[in-house]
Amino acid sequence: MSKPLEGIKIIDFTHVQAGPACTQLLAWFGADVIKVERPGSGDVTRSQLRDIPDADALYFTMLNSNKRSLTLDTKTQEGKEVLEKLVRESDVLVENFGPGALDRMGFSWERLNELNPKLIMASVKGFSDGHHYDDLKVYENVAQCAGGAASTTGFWDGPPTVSAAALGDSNTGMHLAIGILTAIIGRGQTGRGQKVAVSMQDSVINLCRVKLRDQQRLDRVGYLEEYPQYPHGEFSDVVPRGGNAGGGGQPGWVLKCKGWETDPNAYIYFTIQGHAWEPICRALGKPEWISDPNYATAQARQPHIFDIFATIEAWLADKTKYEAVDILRKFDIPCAPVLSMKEIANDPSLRASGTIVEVPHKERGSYLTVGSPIKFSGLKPEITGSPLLGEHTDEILAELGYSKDQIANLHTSRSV
Ligand code: CAO
Repeated sequence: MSKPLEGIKIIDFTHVQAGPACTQLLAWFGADVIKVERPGSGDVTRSQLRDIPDADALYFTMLNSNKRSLTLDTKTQEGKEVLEKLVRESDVLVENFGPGALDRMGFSWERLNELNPKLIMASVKGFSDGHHYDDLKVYENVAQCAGGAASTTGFWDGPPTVSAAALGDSNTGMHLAIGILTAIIGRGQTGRGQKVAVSMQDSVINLCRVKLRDQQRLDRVGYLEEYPQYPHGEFSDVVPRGGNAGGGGQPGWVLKCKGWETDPNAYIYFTIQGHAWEPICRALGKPEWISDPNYATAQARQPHIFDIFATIEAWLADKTKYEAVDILRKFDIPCAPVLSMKEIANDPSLRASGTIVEVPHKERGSYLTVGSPIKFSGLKPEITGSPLLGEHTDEILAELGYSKDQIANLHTSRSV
């Protein structure tokens, strides 16, 4: 099966998570992704949170599958020359260094554009160019706080809370991948590359748009009827933290199931979709609620929504989360069990769909990683293990036209 991005050569000058997540996605779809790493150490995640001594950590292996690794010291003259050659032959350079690092290395956008006008340069930074914080280095949770996610996540009586989902890192990488693909199509029209930049703050804000919606509603009417604070609590002038309330027009909550006392994930998420009210009442054995004016409309239910959730929890008390969902699905009620990472790792459906895959690795043996969440009818991405540090250095240098002697000299000078 041919891969749509075959023939696209990408210099992957990324590290940690935001950039690597982007280039990994493009590698899955066929791009030749050359990960450029500092000789001796490489991407810092190779050695962070190791579970096997001296082997690449899962942090690295799960973000760098399907890539090739080239070690290169881009601060030596010889290293700069190799990078220049690579730039002339590549379609895209992706980087997520701290602000100004690439300029200091001598590879500003202007210089890259001069070396190869067709090159697309793609960057992740914490804040966008010109922002008053654009000199800051940024990690995941910093971005979640700057992007409005933390102030709106968690419970009203607790502090701002970050999400376990990588809204700042991998999410930014996904935005960047869309930007790169758009620039590739644009280049087909103009013949020229361009600079694509995505900030982590902006990417978080893009996912928090419903909270910006809520701020404007709050400004206008002074309350938010789908939040637990309504109608009995107080609203200030900023969007509050809403616990596990549904973010759309459908009330929902995380509800206890059988075994919650000992199993931290014995819960389901239950959504009361307006038109599903009748089936919900039937499922719960409460047919009288269907026509009761205190329950019949969403507006009538809202003042005692937590009493309704308590009734549902009483119904759930003798059912496991799986049994509950099996009953509720027959009534077309939007719900799901709260799944632990262990359950996700072993889920046969996720294995069958290729969302969770087991891949071989030269040092680690096999390990679990994520496969493509995007499914195509004409492409089944095959996930391969991440490269060892510098595994493809000689191969890539030979492709660039270096002779065996020249390659040996580059090794001797520690430029690769
Ligand atoms: N050869 C020689 N030097 C290299 C090199 C190579 N192959 N690769 C990187 N370097 C150098 C850079 O040139 C830079 O040198 P100077 O600072 O002397 O110019 C240095 O390594 C490190 O750059 P850095 O600022 O990116 O690294 P850091 O560990 O201090 O910061 C991070 C890490 C992530 C905070 C920062 O890169 C950043 O803010 N990136 C943008 C936002 C981002 O992507 N954050 C998400 C990370 S995922 O959680």
